[in-house]
Amino acid sequence: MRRFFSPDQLRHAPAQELHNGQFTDYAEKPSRAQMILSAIGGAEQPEDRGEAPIRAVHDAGYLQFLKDAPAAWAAAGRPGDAIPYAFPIVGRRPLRLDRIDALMGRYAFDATTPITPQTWTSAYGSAQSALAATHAVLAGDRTAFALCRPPGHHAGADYFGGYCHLNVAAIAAQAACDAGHERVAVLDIDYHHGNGTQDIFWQRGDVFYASVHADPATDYPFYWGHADEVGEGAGEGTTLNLPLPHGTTADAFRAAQATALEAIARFGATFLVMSFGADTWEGDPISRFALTTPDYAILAKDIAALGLPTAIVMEGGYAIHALGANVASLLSGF
Ligand code: Q9C
Ligand code: ZN
Repeated sequence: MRRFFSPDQLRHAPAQELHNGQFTDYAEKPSRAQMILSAIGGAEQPEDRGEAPIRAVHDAGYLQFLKDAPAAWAAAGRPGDAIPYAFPIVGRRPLRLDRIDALMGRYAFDATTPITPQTWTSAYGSAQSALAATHAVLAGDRTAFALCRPPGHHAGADYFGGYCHLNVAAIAAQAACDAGHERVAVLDIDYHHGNGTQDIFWQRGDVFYASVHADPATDYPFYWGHADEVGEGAGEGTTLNLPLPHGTTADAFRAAQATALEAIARFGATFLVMSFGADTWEGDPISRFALTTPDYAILAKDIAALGLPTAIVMEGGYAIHALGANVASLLSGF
């Protein structure tokens, strides 16, 4: 299976994050990618397909903000990474503010995701890796793997958060649509609900979003991913949320994934994007499921049995010493 990664993706390295009310080391570290790379025997540098496929998903003002925010933050006299702290909660007027502090809150949905001067370059490389895997599959490969880092599924068309800036799964799915696939599915099996991907395709009848994740009643991102969220308008019925409780092991996870796969088959998808997070692993430091390393190969076999061309993009997974083995296990099942 072809694998893609750009060294630019190592550059984004925030110092700390606000975790449960305290500053801790940033969990989404560059070493995550290095561990995966050494376990899977390296990766190809993606071709640069430019900004057009990113603009097909993301708001132009938001992309400009991601590029400009670090300099504006520094110009405001701030020494560290840019971190939002004031948010225009639902119901505020859409003010045209240009103060960097106001823009940070406008474009963020949480305070856990710092922006550094290297963030745009890394996020852009991550998107190019997702596009390279997608195009390998569009060109005839059965599956391809994009070692996306920073991850993407919490980022919406015009917002960042959850360690994510550009929604690499959505960019991949949109590229498949633009290449002529009339029905595309995203299967998201990261521990967390992919609120950004859900929002991006919420009203779309041509892209099915199915997610197996920790119940947002107990887990981040809290405000999305509940079982009664099914999409709206043309997208009504093309969102499927399968929340599971703390302690979930492989049997229950596999059964939920089977429900998602049946729905994707019924929808008639001809192309699959998989958002893979290894934060469902039993030892993950920020998560509470109990999958084991060999379980990922079993999940992958079930997905492969769907028979769809599949582009796999990396999302979360924070047990750094186990991350390589978990990704290698997943890829071995395809
Ligand atoms: N105390 C991904 O896995 N922090 N993002 C939650 C919980 C954010 C995870 C704080 C977790 C985001 C791609
Ligand atoms: Zn996650």
